[in-house]
Amino acid sequence: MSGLGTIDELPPDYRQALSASNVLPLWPSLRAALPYDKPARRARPVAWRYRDLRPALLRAGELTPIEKAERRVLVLSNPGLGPDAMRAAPAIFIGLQLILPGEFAPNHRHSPSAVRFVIEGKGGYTVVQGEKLPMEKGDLILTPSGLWHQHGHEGKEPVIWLDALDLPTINTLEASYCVEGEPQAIRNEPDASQTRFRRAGLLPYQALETAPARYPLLRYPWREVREALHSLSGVTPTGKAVQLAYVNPETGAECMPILGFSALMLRPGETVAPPRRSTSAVLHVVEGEGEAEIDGETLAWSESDTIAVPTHADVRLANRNPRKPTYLFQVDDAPLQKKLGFYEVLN
Ligand code: GTQ
Ligand code: FE2
Repeated sequence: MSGLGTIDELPPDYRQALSASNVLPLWPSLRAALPYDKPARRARPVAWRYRDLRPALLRAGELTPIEKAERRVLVLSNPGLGPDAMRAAPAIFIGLQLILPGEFAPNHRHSPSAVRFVIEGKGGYTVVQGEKLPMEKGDLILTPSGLWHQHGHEGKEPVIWLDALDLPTINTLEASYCVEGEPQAIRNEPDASQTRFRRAGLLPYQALETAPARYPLLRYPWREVREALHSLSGVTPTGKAVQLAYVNPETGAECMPILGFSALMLRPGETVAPPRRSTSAVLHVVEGEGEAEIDGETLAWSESDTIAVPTHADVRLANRNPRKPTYLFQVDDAPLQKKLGFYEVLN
């Protein structure tokens, strides 16, 4: 920040005149806005341990009825982004949501897009535009911008899932809002992952004769993702990331417009060092235990923990279990950065 001066070097009467006209001099802030070589990052590498979050979330279940909460969510707040930041990473909202047996989270739709990634419990479901999407551990459920969604619970144990939203971006644009709706009528039909898009490489023939649907597939069952990771690991050299992207089966593009989603497998004892990227990310542990080294900081993780990765970070992921694979779910802002034209893989 040398050579460009500070605001204090300007005469007070000049500063007051600028301020009265609602303008600012750029030069005292230029280097902060455009730092050399690497962004000035406030987001920090952070681990949220599930063993700490789970009791707090269950307590919220006792303290706050669903009727009052509407959505019972604890938001992961990156301490580098300010004390009340509803952001785990600069563009990523992450919440842990609890729904108890018999509860119903009412129908609504909103401009931000959301996904759910199930952490524990059986019997939860989300309804999107009349399609009932069962929620089992590791399933990814999409609730894209503008689509009606409501959650319910037909099981016996608490159901907890991770919410990932593009809310920070929509909020920055002052474009976030929500509409309430009557409960949806549910179609009596299995979700599209079990019918229209049963297998990668096969599409309903009709899909070739019409424009691609924006959101043809709303549920990605973990059982199939896990199997596909194992198959991919068989042809991936050790030390290279075994990673699958969640895409729109009709276009092959990322399944959502702003945030990207993928699943990673680390083989027993394996360490993977992905390239530095211009994106920020959040990693969520589906199974396994290990360590992440992010910009020199070591964070331990085990099942259901969640980790924030700042932009341009040096990342190394180690599976510390010599016998079992580790599975991670990744959320990043690559789709947004690609659309904006500055996405970079840095080495
Ligand atoms: O479940 O619909 O974490 O609308 C934040 C906003 C969850 C939801 C969140 C939401 C939802
Ligand atoms: Fe919602």
